[in-house]
Amino acid sequence: MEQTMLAEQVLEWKGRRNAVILAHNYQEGRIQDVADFTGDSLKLAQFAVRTDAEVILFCGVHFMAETAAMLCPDRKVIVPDLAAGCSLADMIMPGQVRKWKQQHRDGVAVCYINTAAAVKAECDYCCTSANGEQVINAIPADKEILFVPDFYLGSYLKAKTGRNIELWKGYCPAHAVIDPAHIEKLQEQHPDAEFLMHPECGCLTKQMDLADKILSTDGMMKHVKESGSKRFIIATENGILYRMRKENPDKIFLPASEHATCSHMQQNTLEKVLRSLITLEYPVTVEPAIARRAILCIERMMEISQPKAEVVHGWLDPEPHPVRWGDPVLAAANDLS
Ligand code: CIZ
Repeated sequence: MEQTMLAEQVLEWKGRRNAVILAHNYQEGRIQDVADFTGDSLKLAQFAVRTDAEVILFCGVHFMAETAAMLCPDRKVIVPDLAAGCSLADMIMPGQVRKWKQQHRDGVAVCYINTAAAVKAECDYCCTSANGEQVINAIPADKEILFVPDFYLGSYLKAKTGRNIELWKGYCPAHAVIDPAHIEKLQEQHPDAEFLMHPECGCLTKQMDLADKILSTDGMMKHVKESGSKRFIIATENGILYRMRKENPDKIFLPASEHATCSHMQQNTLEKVLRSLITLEYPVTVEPAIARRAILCIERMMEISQPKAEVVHGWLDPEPHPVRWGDPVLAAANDLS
């Protein structure tokens, strides 16, 4: 089908289904163009909570749709392709966190948002690349910490906070291909360019000092808009370049690697988006017993984030409630006692 017609059909079916389309920053441009909101996984989930649409078509990867499904249990959350998973999230299993907690009775498990709901259910705190430092700093200083699954984000947080963090050895294959030698070449060719790096980058441990800024995807979007620089080298998944170029047409964005592409993210296409709206496939749900526990570590993160993020959903009470370390209800639900 011709592209404009395809986009028109998507918008028509979106209206018929009373749906919203949420697109992650890494999604292909055609999907970003029909989306109601584009952003990082947390912002997308928060947007989902605020909308009164009946259907949420989540274009990203599976753990992101799970987060939206947990926060919006009364809505239908669907994804264009169930094969859009996350290699990094698959590198940690719930039983592995459980085992660590059995061996470290007083320890605190922190998971990156890139984890399955079942893993979040075993953890005490969740974090994103935007608020990881705040989350780690909020944990009492005497606690041993396990950080899963991303080794590079974990190393970055360890360096920034000076805390003794046990690191899981997971990594994101799309960020792992970014090569420090190539970045050096780009920096030589473009000495005026600002170099922005995502903390999932495999070269982070070597290259950290060379980055002008280490930022989450939304952090990068904000920075490129506000910065006086005209040229940027971007070290993250290349889908974000579409949004950067679209929103900043007077600036130049160079990928740190032509190969930094997430094959999972790219499973989603505009054709599949249309099919999803027509068939209402594929639904994503999370078992209530898992969701109830996973939400706790997400809510804790929201409570800590500065500026303070909305506590988006109260699974324990009809009214959202602030969540604090040592909360006996949370301790019992997450077996923290
Ligand atoms: O939270 C997200 O969306 C991810 C995976 C990365 C980021 O920095 O936004």
